[in-house]
Amino acid sequence: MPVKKVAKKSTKDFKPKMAVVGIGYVGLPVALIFAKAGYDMVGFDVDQARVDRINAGENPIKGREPGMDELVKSMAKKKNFIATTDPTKLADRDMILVAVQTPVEGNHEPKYEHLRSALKTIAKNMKRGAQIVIESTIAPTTMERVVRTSIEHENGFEINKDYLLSNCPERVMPGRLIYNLTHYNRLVGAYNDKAGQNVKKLYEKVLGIEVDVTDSLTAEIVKSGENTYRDVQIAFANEMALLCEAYGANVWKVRELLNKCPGRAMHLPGAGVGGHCIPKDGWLLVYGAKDLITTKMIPLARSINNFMPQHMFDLIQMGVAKTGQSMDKVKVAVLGYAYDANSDDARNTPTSDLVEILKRENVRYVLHDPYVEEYNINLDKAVKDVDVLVLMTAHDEYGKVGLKGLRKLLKAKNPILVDGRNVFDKAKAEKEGFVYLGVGNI
Ligand code: SAJ
Repeated sequence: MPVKKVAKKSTKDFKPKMAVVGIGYVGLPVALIFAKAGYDMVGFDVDQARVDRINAGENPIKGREPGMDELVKSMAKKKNFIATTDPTKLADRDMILVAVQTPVEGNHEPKYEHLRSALKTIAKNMKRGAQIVIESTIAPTTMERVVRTSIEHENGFEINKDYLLSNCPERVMPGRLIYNLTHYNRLVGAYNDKAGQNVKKLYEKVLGIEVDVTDSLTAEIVKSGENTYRDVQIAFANEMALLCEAYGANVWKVRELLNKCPGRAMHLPGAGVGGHCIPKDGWLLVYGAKDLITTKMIPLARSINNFMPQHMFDLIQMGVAKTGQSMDKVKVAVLGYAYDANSDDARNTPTSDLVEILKRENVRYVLHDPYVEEYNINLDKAVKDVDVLVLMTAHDEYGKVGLKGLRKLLKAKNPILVDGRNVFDKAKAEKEGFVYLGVGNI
Protein backbone atom coordinates (compact mmCIF):
# COMPACT_ATOMS: atom_id res chain seq x y z
CA MET A 1 0.00 0.00 0.00
CA PRO A 2 1.79 3.19 -1.12
CA VAL A 3 2.47 5.58 1.81
CA LYS A 4 0.08 8.51 1.46
CA LYS A 5 2.13 11.65 1.00
CA VAL A 6 1.26 14.25 3.60
CA ALA A 7 0.59 17.48 1.73
CA LYS A 8 3.27 20.05 2.58
CA LYS A 9 1.68 22.87 4.59
CA SER A 10 1.65 25.49 1.83
CA THR A 11 0.76 29.14 2.09
CA LYS A 12 -2.59 28.32 0.54
CA ASP A 13 -3.48 26.72 3.91
CA PHE A 14 -2.14 29.85 5.61
CA LYS A 15 -5.11 30.78 7.80
CA PRO A 16 -3.65 32.89 10.61
CA LYS A 17 -5.56 33.81 13.75
CA MET A 18 -5.88 37.55 13.24
CA ALA A 19 -6.36 40.77 15.12
CA VAL A 20 -6.86 44.39 14.12
CA VAL A 21 -5.74 46.96 16.68
CA GLY A 22 -7.71 50.17 16.16
CA ILE A 23 -11.16 49.23 14.82
CA GLY A 24 -12.02 52.68 13.57
CA TYR A 25 -12.61 54.05 10.15
CA VAL A 26 -9.81 51.99 8.58
CA GLY A 27 -9.50 49.03 10.96
CA LEU A 28 -13.14 48.04 11.29
CA PRO A 29 -13.83 47.29 7.61
CA VAL A 30 -10.55 45.36 7.40
CA ALA A 31 -11.41 43.27 10.47
CA LEU A 32 -14.92 42.52 9.24
CA ILE A 33 -13.90 41.62 5.69
CA PHE A 34 -11.40 39.07 6.99
CA ALA A 35 -13.94 37.77 9.51
CA LYS A 36 -16.54 37.44 6.77
CA ALA A 37 -13.99 35.38 4.82
CA GLY A 38 -13.96 32.98 7.77
CA TYR A 39 -10.82 34.11 9.58
CA ASP A 40 -10.70 34.03 13.37
CA MET A 41 -10.63 37.76 14.06
CA VAL A 42 -10.22 39.86 17.21
CA GLY A 43 -10.97 43.56 16.83
CA PHE A 44 -9.15 45.43 19.62
CA ASP A 45 -9.82 49.02 20.62
CA VAL A 46 -9.39 51.17 23.73
CA ASP A 47 -12.84 52.72 23.23
CA GLN A 48 -15.26 50.54 25.19
CA ALA A 49 -18.33 52.33 23.81
CA ARG A 50 -17.17 51.66 20.26
CA VAL A 51 -16.49 47.99 21.09
CA ASP A 52 -19.94 47.59 22.70
CA ARG A 53 -21.68 49.17 19.70
CA ILE A 54 -19.87 46.88 17.26
CA ASN A 55 -20.66 43.76 19.31
CA ALA A 56 -24.28 44.89 19.35
CA GLY A 57 -24.18 44.99 15.55
CA GLU A 58 -24.20 48.78 15.26
CA ASN A 59 -21.92 50.54 12.76
CA PRO A 60 -20.00 53.30 14.63
CA ILE A 61 -18.71 54.92 11.44
CA LYS A 62 -20.59 58.10 10.51
CA GLY A 63 -21.53 59.03 7.00
CA ARG A 64 -22.62 56.92 4.07
CA GLU A 65 -20.45 53.82 3.85
CA PRO A 66 -22.09 51.36 1.44
CA GLY A 67 -22.15 47.86 2.95
CA MET A 68 -20.82 48.79 6.39
CA ASP A 69 -24.12 48.66 8.31
CA GLU A 70 -24.90 45.21 6.95
CA LEU A 71 -21.34 43.98 7.54
CA VAL A 72 -21.28 45.08 11.18
CA LYS A 73 -24.72 43.64 11.80
CA SER A 74 -23.98 40.28 10.19
CA MET A 75 -20.58 39.81 11.81
CA ALA A 76 -21.67 40.74 15.34
CA LYS A 77 -23.40 37.39 15.74
CA LYS A 78 -20.59 35.31 14.26
CA LYS A 79 -18.42 33.19 16.57
CA ASN A 80 -15.23 33.97 14.64
CA PHE A 81 -15.37 37.73 15.32
CA ILE A 82 -15.23 39.61 18.60
CA ALA A 83 -14.55 43.25 19.38
CA THR A 84 -12.78 43.75 22.69
CA THR A 85 -10.82 46.13 24.93
CA ASP A 86 -9.02 43.19 26.55
CA PRO A 87 -5.41 43.15 25.28
CA THR A 88 -4.83 39.58 26.47
CA LYS A 89 -7.04 38.52 23.56
CA LEU A 90 -4.02 39.36 21.36
CA ALA A 91 -1.88 36.66 22.99
CA ASP A 92 -2.76 33.81 20.60
CA ARG A 93 -2.85 35.89 17.41
CA ASP A 94 -0.63 34.93 14.47
CA MET A 95 -1.09 38.21 12.60
CA ILE A 96 -1.86 41.59 14.18
CA LEU A 97 -2.81 44.52 11.95
CA VAL A 98 -2.42 48.06 13.34
CA ALA A 99 -4.78 50.76 12.04
CA VAL A 100 -4.60 53.55 14.63
CA GLN A 101 -4.72 57.21 13.65
CA THR A 102 -1.45 59.07 12.97
CA PRO A 103 -2.46 62.76 12.89
CA VAL A 104 -0.04 65.60 12.08
CA GLU A 105 0.27 68.31 14.77
CA GLY A 106 0.16 72.08 14.30
CA ASN A 107 3.91 72.11 13.75
CA HIS A 108 3.43 69.62 10.91
CA GLU A 109 5.03 66.82 12.93
CA PRO A 110 3.36 63.41 13.15
CA LYS A 111 1.69 62.56 16.44
CA TYR A 112 2.52 58.93 17.26
CA GLU A 113 1.07 58.64 20.76
CA HIS A 114 -1.72 56.33 19.56
CA LEU A 115 0.76 54.25 17.54
CA ARG A 116 3.24 53.96 20.42
CA SER A 117 0.53 52.98 22.89
CA ALA A 118 -0.87 50.38 20.49
CA LEU A 119 2.62 48.95 19.91
CA LYS A 120 3.29 48.77 23.65
CA THR A 121 0.02 46.90 24.22
CA ILE A 122 0.77 44.51 21.36
CA ALA A 123 4.40 43.92 22.43
CA LYS A 124 3.28 43.10 25.96
CA ASN A 125 0.74 40.52 24.80
CA MET A 126 1.92 39.12 21.47
CA LYS A 127 3.30 35.60 21.20
CA ARG A 128 6.62 34.59 19.69
CA GLY A 129 6.25 33.98 15.98
CA ALA A 130 3.50 36.56 15.51
CA GLN A 131 3.53 39.00 12.59
CA ILE A 132 2.76 42.71 12.91
CA VAL A 133 1.34 44.61 9.92
CA ILE A 134 1.21 48.41 10.22
CA GLU A 135 -1.64 49.77 8.08
CA SER A 136 -1.57 53.36 9.37
CA THR A 137 0.06 56.00 7.17
CA ILE A 138 3.43 56.87 8.73
CA ALA A 139 6.41 59.07 7.89
CA PRO A 140 9.34 57.34 6.18
CA THR A 141 11.75 55.78 8.78
CA THR A 142 8.93 55.33 11.33
CA MET A 143 8.97 51.53 10.92
CA GLU A 144 12.63 51.48 12.00
CA ARG A 145 12.67 54.37 14.45
CA VAL A 146 9.30 53.92 16.18
CA VAL A 147 7.65 50.59 15.35
CA ARG A 148 10.56 48.20 15.60
CA THR A 149 12.17 49.97 18.57
CA SER A 150 8.86 50.15 20.50
CA ILE A 151 8.20 46.43 20.08
CA GLU A 152 11.73 45.22 20.79
CA HIS A 153 12.22 47.64 23.70
CA GLU A 154 9.04 46.31 25.30
CA ASN A 155 9.49 42.57 24.86
CA GLY A 156 13.12 42.04 23.81
CA PHE A 157 12.06 40.13 20.68
CA GLU A 158 14.47 39.88 17.77
CA ILE A 159 13.18 40.81 14.30
CA ASN A 160 12.68 37.92 11.85
CA LYS A 161 13.61 35.47 14.63
CA ASP A 162 10.93 36.05 17.28
CA TYR A 163 8.47 38.07 15.19
CA LEU A 164 7.78 39.23 11.63
CA LEU A 165 7.23 42.88 10.75
CA SER A 166 5.65 44.60 7.72
CA ASN A 167 3.72 47.71 6.73
CA CYS A 168 0.83 47.72 4.29
CA PRO A 169 -0.51 51.30 4.12
CA GLU A 170 -4.26 51.59 3.68
CA ARG A 171 -5.73 53.26 0.58
CA VAL A 172 -9.28 53.86 1.79
CA MET A 173 -11.50 56.86 1.16
CA PRO A 174 -14.57 58.20 2.92
CA GLY A 175 -17.69 56.79 1.36
CA ARG A 176 -15.81 53.95 -0.31
CA LEU A 177 -14.19 52.07 2.58
CA ILE A 178 -15.24 48.59 1.51
CA TYR A 179 -14.94 49.31 -2.21
CA ASN A 180 -11.34 50.57 -1.97
CA LEU A 181 -10.30 47.71 0.33
CA THR A 182 -11.51 45.16 -2.20
CA HIS A 183 -10.51 46.94 -5.39
CA TYR A 184 -7.39 49.06 -4.81
CA ASN A 185 -4.04 47.33 -5.25
CA ARG A 186 -1.76 47.57 -2.25
CA LEU A 187 1.91 47.72 -1.43
CA VAL A 188 3.50 45.80 1.44
CA GLY A 189 6.87 46.69 2.90
CA ALA A 190 8.47 43.83 4.83
CA TYR A 191 11.56 43.04 6.91
CA ASN A 192 11.98 39.68 5.25
CA ASP A 193 10.57 37.68 2.39
CA LYS A 194 8.29 35.52 4.55
CA ALA A 195 6.69 38.61 6.11
CA GLY A 196 6.10 40.05 2.66
CA GLN A 197 4.76 36.85 1.14
CA ASN A 198 2.43 36.23 4.12
CA VAL A 199 0.71 39.59 3.55
CA LYS A 200 0.76 39.29 -0.23
CA LYS A 201 -0.83 35.81 -0.23
CA LEU A 202 -3.39 36.65 2.43
CA TYR A 203 -4.50 40.05 1.09
CA GLU A 204 -4.62 38.86 -2.52
CA LYS A 205 -6.71 35.86 -1.50
CA VAL A 206 -9.14 37.61 0.84
CA LEU A 207 -9.35 41.11 -0.65
CA GLY A 208 -9.08 40.01 -4.27
CA ILE A 209 -6.49 42.69 -5.05
CA GLU A 210 -2.90 42.70 -6.27
CA VAL A 211 -0.17 43.26 -3.70
CA ASP A 212 3.34 44.40 -4.56
CA VAL A 213 6.13 43.56 -2.13
CA THR A 214 9.04 45.84 -1.29
CA ASP A 215 11.06 46.95 1.75
CA SER A 216 9.45 48.90 4.58
CA LEU A 217 11.12 52.24 3.87
CA THR A 218 10.10 52.19 0.21
CA ALA A 219 6.50 51.41 1.22
CA GLU A 220 6.51 54.35 3.67
CA ILE A 221 7.82 56.72 0.97
CA VAL A 222 5.36 55.46 -1.68
CA LYS A 223 2.32 55.89 0.57
CA SER A 224 3.08 59.42 1.76
CA GLY A 225 4.44 60.20 -1.72
CA GLU A 226 1.31 59.20 -3.63
CA ASN A 227 -0.78 61.68 -1.66
CA THR A 228 1.90 64.37 -1.77
CA TYR A 229 1.96 63.99 -5.54
CA ARG A 230 -1.77 64.81 -5.56
CA ASP A 231 -1.30 67.78 -3.21
CA VAL A 232 1.42 69.27 -5.43
CA GLN A 233 -0.69 68.71 -8.55
CA ILE A 234 -3.63 70.48 -6.92
CA ALA A 235 -1.36 73.35 -5.87
CA PHE A 236 -0.27 73.79 -9.49
CA ALA A 237 -3.94 73.93 -10.55
CA ASN A 238 -4.64 76.49 -7.83
CA GLU A 239 -1.72 78.69 -8.85
CA MET A 240 -2.91 78.46 -12.48
CA ALA A 241 -6.32 79.67 -11.27
CA LEU A 242 -4.75 82.68 -9.55
CA LEU A 243 -2.74 83.40 -12.72
CA CYS A 244 -5.85 83.18 -14.90
CA GLU A 245 -7.67 85.59 -12.59
CA ALA A 246 -4.74 88.00 -12.98
CA TYR A 247 -4.80 87.57 -16.78
CA GLY A 248 -8.61 87.79 -16.92
CA ALA A 249 -8.75 84.29 -18.46
CA ASN A 250 -10.93 81.29 -17.57
CA VAL A 251 -8.83 78.59 -15.89
CA TRP A 252 -11.46 75.92 -16.67
CA LYS A 253 -11.14 76.61 -20.41
CA VAL A 254 -7.36 76.66 -20.03
CA ARG A 255 -7.44 73.34 -18.13
CA GLU A 256 -9.72 71.67 -20.69
CA LEU A 257 -7.42 72.62 -23.58
CA LEU A 258 -4.16 72.09 -21.70
CA ASN A 259 -5.19 68.53 -20.78
CA LYS A 260 -5.65 67.75 -24.47
CA CYS A 261 -1.87 67.79 -24.66
CA PRO A 262 -0.71 64.17 -24.24
CA GLY A 263 0.76 63.42 -20.82
CA ARG A 264 -0.91 66.38 -19.15
CA ALA A 265 -3.50 65.96 -16.37
CA MET A 266 -3.94 69.32 -14.68
CA HIS A 267 -6.01 68.82 -11.54
CA LEU A 268 -8.98 70.89 -10.39
CA PRO A 269 -8.45 74.33 -8.87
CA GLY A 270 -10.75 74.94 -5.93
CA ALA A 271 -11.63 76.46 -2.60
CA GLY A 272 -8.98 74.44 -0.78
CA VAL A 273 -7.74 70.95 0.10
CA GLY A 274 -9.24 69.03 3.02
CA GLY A 275 -9.54 65.44 4.14
CA HIS A 276 -7.66 63.09 6.40
CA CYS A 277 -4.75 62.35 4.12
CA ILE A 278 -3.87 64.86 1.39
CA PRO A 279 -3.25 67.80 3.75
CA LYS A 280 -1.02 65.75 6.06
CA ASP A 281 0.91 63.27 3.95
CA GLY A 282 3.26 65.87 2.47
CA TRP A 283 4.36 66.74 5.98
CA LEU A 284 4.84 63.05 6.78
CA LEU A 285 6.91 62.58 3.62
CA VAL A 286 9.38 65.36 4.46
CA TYR A 287 9.40 64.80 8.23
CA GLY A 288 11.63 61.73 8.23
CA ALA A 289 14.41 63.59 6.37
CA LYS A 290 13.95 67.05 7.91
CA ASP A 291 17.49 67.04 9.35
CA LEU A 292 18.96 65.88 6.06
CA ILE A 293 17.28 67.98 3.38
CA THR A 294 15.25 71.20 3.28
CA THR A 295 12.45 70.53 0.83
CA LYS A 296 10.89 73.53 -0.93
CA MET A 297 8.16 72.52 -3.38
CA ILE A 298 6.21 70.24 -1.02
CA PRO A 299 5.85 72.81 1.79
CA LEU A 300 5.14 75.50 -0.82
CA ALA A 301 2.36 73.36 -2.34
CA ARG A 302 0.85 73.06 1.12
CA SER A 303 0.93 76.83 1.59
CA ILE A 304 -0.67 77.46 -1.82
CA ASN A 305 -3.50 75.03 -1.07
CA ASN A 306 -3.92 76.42 2.44
CA PHE A 307 -4.21 79.92 0.94
CA MET A 308 -7.32 79.07 -1.10
CA PRO A 309 -9.90 79.66 1.69
CA GLN A 310 -8.34 83.12 2.16
CA HIS A 311 -8.69 83.60 -1.59
CA MET A 312 -12.37 82.75 -1.33
CA PHE A 313 -12.65 85.56 1.20
CA ASP A 314 -10.79 87.87 -1.21
CA LEU A 315 -13.33 87.01 -3.92
CA ILE A 316 -16.18 87.84 -1.53
CA GLN A 317 -14.57 91.22 -0.89
CA MET A 318 -14.22 91.80 -4.64
CA GLY A 319 -17.88 90.98 -5.22
CA VAL A 320 -19.03 93.21 -2.38
CA ALA A 321 -16.92 96.09 -3.69
CA LYS A 322 -18.24 95.53 -7.25
CA THR A 323 -21.81 95.97 -6.01
CA GLY A 324 -20.97 99.07 -3.97
CA GLN A 325 -21.78 97.34 -0.66
CA SER A 326 -19.58 97.10 2.42
CA MET A 327 -18.39 93.99 4.22
CA ASP A 328 -19.82 95.12 7.55
CA LYS A 329 -23.29 95.29 6.06
CA VAL A 330 -23.51 92.10 3.97
CA LYS A 331 -24.48 88.59 5.06
CA VAL A 332 -22.79 85.53 3.55
CA ALA A 333 -24.20 82.03 3.06
CA VAL A 334 -21.40 79.44 3.04
CA LEU A 335 -22.60 76.42 1.02
CA GLY A 336 -20.78 73.22 1.99
CA TYR A 337 -18.89 72.34 5.17
CA ALA A 338 -17.69 68.80 4.28
CA TYR A 339 -14.26 68.68 2.63
CA ASP A 340 -15.53 66.78 -0.40
CA ALA A 341 -18.70 66.57 -2.48
CA ASN A 342 -21.58 64.39 -1.25
CA SER A 343 -19.73 63.41 1.93
CA ASP A 344 -20.27 64.34 5.58
CA ASP A 345 -16.54 64.11 6.33
CA ALA A 346 -15.35 67.50 7.57
CA ARG A 347 -11.80 66.58 8.59
CA ASN A 348 -9.44 69.47 7.75
CA THR A 349 -12.20 71.07 5.70
CA PRO A 350 -11.20 74.34 3.96
CA THR A 351 -14.59 75.76 4.99
CA SER A 352 -13.45 75.90 8.63
CA ASP A 353 -10.60 78.20 7.56
CA LEU A 354 -13.01 80.46 5.67
CA VAL A 355 -15.34 80.59 8.68
CA GLU A 356 -12.42 81.63 10.91
CA ILE A 357 -11.67 84.52 8.52
CA LEU A 358 -15.33 85.61 8.39
CA LYS A 359 -15.43 85.61 12.19
CA ARG A 360 -12.13 87.51 12.43
CA GLU A 361 -13.43 90.13 9.96
CA ASN A 362 -16.81 90.34 11.74
CA VAL A 363 -18.72 89.37 8.61
CA ARG A 364 -22.21 87.95 9.23
CA TYR A 365 -22.57 84.46 7.83
CA VAL A 366 -24.68 81.32 7.85
CA LEU A 367 -23.41 77.78 7.18
CA HIS A 368 -25.32 75.18 5.15
CA ASP A 369 -24.43 71.56 4.39
CA PRO A 370 -26.98 68.83 3.59
CA TYR A 371 -24.62 66.10 4.81
CA VAL A 372 -23.34 67.66 8.02
CA GLU A 373 -26.06 67.38 10.70
CA GLU A 374 -25.17 70.66 12.43
CA TYR A 375 -25.56 72.63 9.19
CA ASN A 376 -28.29 70.65 7.51
CA ILE A 377 -30.75 73.54 7.82
CA ASN A 378 -33.47 74.54 5.36
CA LEU A 379 -31.65 76.01 2.34
CA ASP A 380 -34.46 78.41 1.44
CA LYS A 381 -34.45 79.90 4.93
CA ALA A 382 -30.64 79.90 5.10
CA VAL A 383 -30.13 82.00 1.98
CA LYS A 384 -33.22 84.21 1.69
CA ASP A 385 -31.73 87.25 3.41
CA VAL A 386 -28.12 86.92 2.31
CA ASP A 387 -26.20 89.07 -0.14
CA VAL A 388 -23.39 86.61 -0.96
CA LEU A 389 -23.44 82.86 -1.75
CA VAL A 390 -20.05 81.11 -1.40
CA LEU A 391 -19.92 77.59 -2.78
CA MET A 392 -17.20 75.68 -0.92
CA THR A 393 -18.25 72.05 -1.54
CA ALA A 394 -19.74 70.72 -4.75
CA HIS A 395 -22.60 68.77 -3.14
CA ASP A 396 -25.00 67.62 -5.87
CA GLU A 397 -27.85 69.44 -4.10
CA TYR A 398 -26.45 72.86 -5.02
CA GLY A 399 -26.21 72.04 -8.70
CA LYS A 400 -29.73 70.57 -8.56
CA VAL A 401 -31.25 73.74 -7.03
CA GLY A 402 -29.58 75.56 -9.93
CA LEU A 403 -29.07 79.23 -10.62
CA LYS A 404 -32.75 80.07 -11.24
CA GLY A 405 -33.70 78.29 -8.04
CA LEU A 406 -31.03 80.04 -6.01
CA ARG A 407 -31.85 83.45 -7.50
CA LYS A 408 -35.50 83.04 -6.57
CA LEU A 409 -34.54 82.33 -2.97
CA LEU A 410 -32.55 85.53 -2.58
CA LYS A 411 -34.19 88.90 -1.79
CA ALA A 412 -30.90 90.75 -2.51
CA LYS A 413 -30.98 93.20 -5.43
CA ASN A 414 -27.37 92.48 -6.54
CA PRO A 415 -26.60 88.98 -5.21
CA ILE A 416 -22.99 87.81 -5.40
CA LEU A 417 -22.07 84.21 -6.22
CA VAL A 418 -18.52 83.09 -5.33
CA ASP A 419 -18.03 79.66 -6.88
CA GLY A 420 -15.19 77.68 -5.27
CA ARG A 421 -15.75 74.46 -7.23
CA ASN A 422 -16.81 75.57 -10.74
CA VAL A 423 -20.31 74.24 -10.20
CA PHE A 424 -22.03 77.10 -12.03
CA ASP A 425 -21.58 78.73 -15.43
CA LYS A 426 -20.47 82.38 -15.23
CA ALA A 427 -22.52 83.66 -18.19
CA LYS A 428 -25.68 81.87 -16.99
CA ALA A 429 -25.16 83.17 -13.46
CA GLU A 430 -24.83 86.74 -14.73
CA LYS A 431 -27.96 86.24 -16.85
CA GLU A 432 -29.82 85.32 -13.66
CA GLY A 433 -28.65 88.58 -12.09
CA PHE A 434 -25.69 87.33 -10.05
CA VAL A 435 -22.34 89.05 -9.79
CA TYR A 436 -20.29 85.87 -10.41
CA LEU A 437 -16.70 85.28 -9.25
CA GLY A 438 -15.37 81.74 -9.67
CA VAL A 439 -11.95 80.48 -8.64
CA GLY A 440 -9.85 81.09 -11.75
CA ASN A 441 -12.75 82.70 -13.58
CA ILE A 442 -13.70 86.14 -12.33
N1 SAJ B 1 -9.25 68.56 -4.47
C1 SAJ B 1 -8.98 69.69 -5.27
N2 SAJ B 1 -8.61 69.49 -6.56
C2 SAJ B 1 -8.48 68.23 -7.09
C3 SAJ B 1 -8.75 67.11 -6.26
C4 SAJ B 1 -9.14 67.30 -4.96
O1 SAJ B 1 -9.09 70.82 -4.81
O2 SAJ B 1 -8.16 68.12 -8.27
C5 SAJ B 1 -9.60 68.76 -3.07
C6 SAJ B 1 -10.94 68.16 -2.69
O3 SAJ B 1 -11.97 69.10 -2.84
C7 SAJ B 1 -10.72 67.81 -1.22
C8 SAJ B 1 -9.24 67.48 -1.15
O4 SAJ B 1 -8.64 68.06 -2.30
O5 SAJ B 1 -10.99 68.92 -0.40
C9 SAJ B 1 -8.93 65.98 -1.13
O6 SAJ B 1 -9.67 65.42 -2.16
P1 SAJ B 1 -9.32 63.92 -2.75
O7 SAJ B 1 -10.10 63.76 -4.00
O8 SAJ B 1 -7.86 63.74 -2.80
O9 SAJ B 1 -10.00 62.96 -1.70
P2 SAJ B 1 -9.40 62.22 -0.45
O10 SAJ B 1 -8.84 63.18 0.54
O11 SAJ B 1 -10.47 61.31 -0.01
O12 SAJ B 1 -8.16 61.42 -1.05
C10 SAJ B 1 -8.32 60.06 -1.32
C11 SAJ B 1 -6.95 59.48 -1.23
N3 SAJ B 1 -7.10 58.06 -1.33
C12 SAJ B 1 -6.42 57.31 -0.48
O13 SAJ B 1 -5.70 57.75 0.40
C13 SAJ B 1 -6.62 55.87 -0.72
C14 SAJ B 1 -6.10 59.94 -2.38
O14 SAJ B 1 -4.87 59.21 -2.36
C15 SAJ B 1 -6.77 59.65 -3.69
O15 SAJ B 1 -5.96 60.13 -4.74
C16 SAJ B 1 -8.09 60.40 -3.70
O16 SAJ B 1 -8.90 59.90 -2.62
C17 SAJ B 1 -8.82 60.11 -5.02
O17 SAJ B 1 -8.12 59.84 -6.01
O18 SAJ B 1 -10.03 60.25 -5.03
